Amino acid sequence: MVGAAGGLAAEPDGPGAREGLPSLVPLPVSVEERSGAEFALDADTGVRTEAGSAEARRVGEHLAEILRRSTGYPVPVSDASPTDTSGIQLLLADADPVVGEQGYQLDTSPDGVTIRAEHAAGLFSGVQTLRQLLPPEVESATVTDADWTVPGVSITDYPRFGHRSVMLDVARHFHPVEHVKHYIDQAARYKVNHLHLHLTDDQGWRIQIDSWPRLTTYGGSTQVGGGPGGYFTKDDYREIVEYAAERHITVVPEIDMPGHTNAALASYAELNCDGIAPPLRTDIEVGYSSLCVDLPLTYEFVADVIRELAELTPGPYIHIGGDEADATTDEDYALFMSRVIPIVEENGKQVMGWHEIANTDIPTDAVPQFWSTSTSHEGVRAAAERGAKVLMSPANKTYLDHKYDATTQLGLQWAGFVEVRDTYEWDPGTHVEGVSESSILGVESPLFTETIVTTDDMEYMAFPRLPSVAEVGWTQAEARDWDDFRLRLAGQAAHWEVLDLNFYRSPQIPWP
Ligand code: TNX
Repeated sequence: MVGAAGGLAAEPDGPGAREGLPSLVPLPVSVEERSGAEFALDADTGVRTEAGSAEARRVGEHLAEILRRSTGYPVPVSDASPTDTSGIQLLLADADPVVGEQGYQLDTSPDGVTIRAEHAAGLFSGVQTLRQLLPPEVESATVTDADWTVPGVSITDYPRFGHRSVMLDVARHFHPVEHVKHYIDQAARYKVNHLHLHLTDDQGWRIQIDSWPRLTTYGGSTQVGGGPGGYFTKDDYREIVEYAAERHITVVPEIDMPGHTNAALASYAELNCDGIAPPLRTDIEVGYSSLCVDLPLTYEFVADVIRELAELTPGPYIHIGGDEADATTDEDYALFMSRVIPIVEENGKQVMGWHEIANTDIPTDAVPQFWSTSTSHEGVRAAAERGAKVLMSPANKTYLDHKYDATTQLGLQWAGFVEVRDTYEWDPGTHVEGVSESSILGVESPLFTETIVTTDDMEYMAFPRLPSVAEVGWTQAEARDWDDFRLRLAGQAAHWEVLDLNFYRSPQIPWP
């Protein structure tokens, strides 16, 4: 067995992909080369899925669609059979060694590829690995000619953290359903399993709430820079949730409050302490808005919004923001959270919030999301000590909206420049003083969109940093190595070219 981190890179300094094994990102727990076990896909290859499992079947259909699109082969999907094990098999079985909820084993032979997992989520992860084992042309949207051979390997794999997330801000610039789906597709290929949607902010309210219709019809009518904005109808949102779920991604919706609420305050004068609606805002200032903490109507409003959002959201979390509430006093902030957190709980959901919520008396199942550039935070440390789990997204390590360097046209830089190496070389399990590995829920890379307008912009900022943070969340700490990673990341470029992704050619990576 070759230790996953060592021994695979043939030419540490050579350009492009590593010789021998394909450049897998995130790096699996172990990859063993099997000469003579290569499998060549052809027009007869089918996908066989665990008989009786609708979930395994859905993963199989997902894979078959990708293969049909690029190979042009029919790729039928059928039940696995004990007597014919040729082709690609997706089996639900106790994998050995135990790979957990999201892990898998992938083995090739001249007859086929077998992915075994305990759960469909693991099969889905294994399928993402298989995509990277195939030639990059597998990502083609149209039928292509390629040598559809999978190298001989035996892979055992499971994640370091169960929660790996990306965040998309649809408030500063609205991003329609198709763009969100595109982002979901890109994240899923790197085994990301949560999508945090930043649905509301000062510049726009992007989710339909029937009991407060002006939130979207007025509050959603503009965006940063003054464009037309937009919003998700409930059906749009359901469509995103379903599309994500098919890719084993859980949506975590965020309603940011009590700050970042100008769009709501502009939409309803009665939500303001002075009863006067402020104008809509299209600039990028922060910290000036606050819901009116003393007003009873504020909590009726929050209850309506959370109820309607919870009804639309199958996932366990609702994110209540809580960041940068500079226009709210500390006492008011604590009072606000003490009233809003129970509303989330009454709706059967768990609270997530930016780390400022940990300055108040949060329940232990509430998840503070660490976004600071500092490596200590008393509230987060204390929450972890009481048993809370923390989601890690330190801005100077994971913020995809930040400039790579001084030449980057897009992006902000309040947390400094964030080059690829910065996103890779940090350890979630030791990053924050007093918050150890066992207190970490997972890792997120947020994409705030003050300067991000098009899908090209999104791609440029997310690639290659999204895959980098995804590996931080997936790959075991001791297996991660920058010199090895930069070669594997370079190997991904061929896939991105087929996908026509607008990625940043960081000088830190030896692109082919
Ligand atoms: C800080 S990170 C914010 C956002 C901005 C972002 C830009 C956080 C919790 N709040 O309001 O969009 O910086 O990088």
